[in-house]
Amino acid sequence: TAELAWTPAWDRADGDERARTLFAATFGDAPDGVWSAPGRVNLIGEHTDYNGGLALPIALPHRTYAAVRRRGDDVVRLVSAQEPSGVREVRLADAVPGAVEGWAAYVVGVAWALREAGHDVGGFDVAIDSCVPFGAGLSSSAALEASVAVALDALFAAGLAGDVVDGAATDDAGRSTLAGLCVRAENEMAGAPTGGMDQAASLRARADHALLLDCRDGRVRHVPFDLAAHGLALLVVDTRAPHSHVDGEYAQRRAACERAAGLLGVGTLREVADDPRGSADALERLAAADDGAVLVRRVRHVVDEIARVSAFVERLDAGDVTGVGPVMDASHASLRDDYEVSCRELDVAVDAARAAGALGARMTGGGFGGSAIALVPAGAVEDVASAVAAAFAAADLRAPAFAVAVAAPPAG
Ligand code: GAF
Repeated sequence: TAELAWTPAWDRADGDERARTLFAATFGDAPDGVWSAPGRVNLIGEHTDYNGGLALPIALPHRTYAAVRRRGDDVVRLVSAQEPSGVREVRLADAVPGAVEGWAAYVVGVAWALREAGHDVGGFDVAIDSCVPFGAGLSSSAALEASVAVALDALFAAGLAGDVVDGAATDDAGRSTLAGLCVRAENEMAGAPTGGMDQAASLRARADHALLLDCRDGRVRHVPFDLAAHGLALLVVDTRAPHSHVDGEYAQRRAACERAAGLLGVGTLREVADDPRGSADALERLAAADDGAVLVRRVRHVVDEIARVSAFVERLDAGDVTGVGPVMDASHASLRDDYEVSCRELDVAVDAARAAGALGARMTGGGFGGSAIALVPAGAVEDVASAVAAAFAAADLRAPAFAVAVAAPPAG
């Protein structure tokens, strides 16, 4: 059998050194410092964030590293080891929504959002290197935003990011604000209409814990999540199928939810989810709309998925970690059949993982490609990965890549 492709997380010192080396080679001298931020996998609660719902991500050990030096003018110079296009240069005075193309929009967008919020952020040089796979549904864009956000917070004294002590952020309220600014960067500068889960995971998650995020009010609870203690592991399958949130499908799903909320006269679908007796009635009312059949499926996913987050957390709280497997399976079926955001590669990945002994498996992130996660006995990681790779080969799909996820520290 062919060798499996693993995507290891860099050791923190190694990631630091890579960003420093790129900075020195590009700009001369040393940066003022190196900051970094993790990608994420979401355990459950998909397409709920922009509906005021619940989500349960963990931060990955895979991080994006930003070596940054403050300048005395309003110029931003950027370079990334992942972008062969060389050094980009943008003046902050010109950095308005729509004016900055490509990956630079995520970086400059954070500076723009901090300035919009009244922080005195000026120009800087930044060199980026990352082991968060790009476009794999593991929030490489949120990791990029958050690494730059904590760097600018420190260099321009915004006072929002605090510190990270023993894998936990010291100022969650400040980080909640910073996450909101990263969302503005992504929505308004990069033009991707995403919710806020990914930025919250990168900035507010805690090592060895899952982040129970209530998107109605931004409140969080840190739920202990130590799979190794239960003899389990979380296998990530990066399908390497192309996907993008800037494209229309994600925006269409979000628009359908907003239309359904409007028809029902509620602010967000969370209100429907919080009223179990009313939700059957709501689905009936939606069925009467022109696009009723689609709206019913979309809303049913959101309402059920919010309930599944609660069920998942209840099982974790009760120490019944294997019990979350069926909840993951149900989430995948709902995303595939009701929300229609899965794809062949994701379905092959979860089916093969389950057949090879996974206790539960589901797509994670926005969908239409990207990654799946599988809860597996710790001793079976290699075997399940091999079975998934074999299923991809048999289905004539491009070979997937694999990683093992543990709940890692937030940006810092
Ligand atoms: C993407 C988005 F960026 C998140 O905001 C979230 O909506 C997710 O898809 C789906 O749960 O990661």
